[in-house]
Amino acid sequence: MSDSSSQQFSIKGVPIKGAHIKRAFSGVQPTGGLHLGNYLGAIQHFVALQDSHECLYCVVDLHAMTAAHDPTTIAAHSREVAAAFIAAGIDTNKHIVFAQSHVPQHAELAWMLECVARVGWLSRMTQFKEKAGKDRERASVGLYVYPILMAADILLYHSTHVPVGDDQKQHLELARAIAQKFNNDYATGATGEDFFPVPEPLIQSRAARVMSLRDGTKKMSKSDASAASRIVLTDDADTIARKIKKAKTDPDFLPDNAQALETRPEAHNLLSLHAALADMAMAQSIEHFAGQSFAALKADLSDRLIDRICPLGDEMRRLMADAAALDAILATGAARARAIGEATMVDVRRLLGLIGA
Ligand code: AQP
Repeated sequence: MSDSSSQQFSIKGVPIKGAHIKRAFSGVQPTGGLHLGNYLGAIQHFVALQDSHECLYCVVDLHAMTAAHDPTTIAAHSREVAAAFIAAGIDTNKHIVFAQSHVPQHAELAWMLECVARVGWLSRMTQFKEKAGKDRERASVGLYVYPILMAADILLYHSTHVPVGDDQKQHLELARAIAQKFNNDYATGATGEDFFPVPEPLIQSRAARVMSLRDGTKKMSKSDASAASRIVLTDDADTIARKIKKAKTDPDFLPDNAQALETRPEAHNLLSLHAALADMAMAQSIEHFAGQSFAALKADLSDRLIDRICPLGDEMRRLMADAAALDAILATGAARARAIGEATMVDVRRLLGLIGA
């Protein structure tokens, strides 16, 4: 991967090493127990972008601190995320896998972007409202400003594309607004070229939002109190089969049309998981199971999940057994990320007119 100097242009007389090449950035929080939603909604798409984009995939450990933080587990959870990236097929020789806390420029840029973003923009973020719950006053300030750190993560590398699950759509909109405001306020070039590319979300149509196996109206999540609500990437075959068997259903046979699924969230979720795993359009999965019982769908789904997830989990376990090797991969990735990030920060500090060091 090159650093960010592949294209040169100038803004207000300041030469900018802004790379407007196709570059993908995304992150996963090391909060423990990566699940099927993280894999289908995000990680498997990270893998698919490797031939068309320069990719940076980040263990976003600073984000993980916004909720209850356990200093005794975060390092192991960070290695778990790195292992999942590699086990899924990310090539760390060609692309960059690293931990956010190893690149201090993320936090530096976040502060500057906090001074660009408006309070009104942040107060509309629905994930803060969901995660803070009723007692907002006691939520961390970090949880509130989290989307700005996410914008910094993306913009630090002049990223053009961000593969994420559907739940991150609103945060991506905010990152786009921040990039536009920074460009307008400080950095619109004579050529009209922007300093920060306005990043495009890449949200898949299939399994963009995997729902809980216990409640089809709730997102599958690491923090759900019920372990039965999610398939964890390191679950063994028996555990996967048991969770699918117990997954919530409704009393009817499966429908023959998508409209009927609108009021049947569990049927919708299981069919959309089938479509994602069988690499079919949703309409094909519906047609295949029309008029059948949930038992037939669950048996098929269970087999597909075991085929897809168990080898991934085995490889993750193998990688996690060698912590030193994972740490070395993260250290190499961080050095490469810091080089790109610092080049951006040199330009950002100059654009903001800060006194030279
Ligand atoms: N249920 C999901 N369906 C599809 N995509 C999902 N993602 C998360 N849950 C689903 C996507 O996975 C990527 C990494 O997410 P994250 O771990 O950084 O944060 P999150 O979205 O807050 O994930 P969780 O599991 O819900 O964690 P907790 O419970 O700790 O808050 C993102 O691209 C996300 O869209």
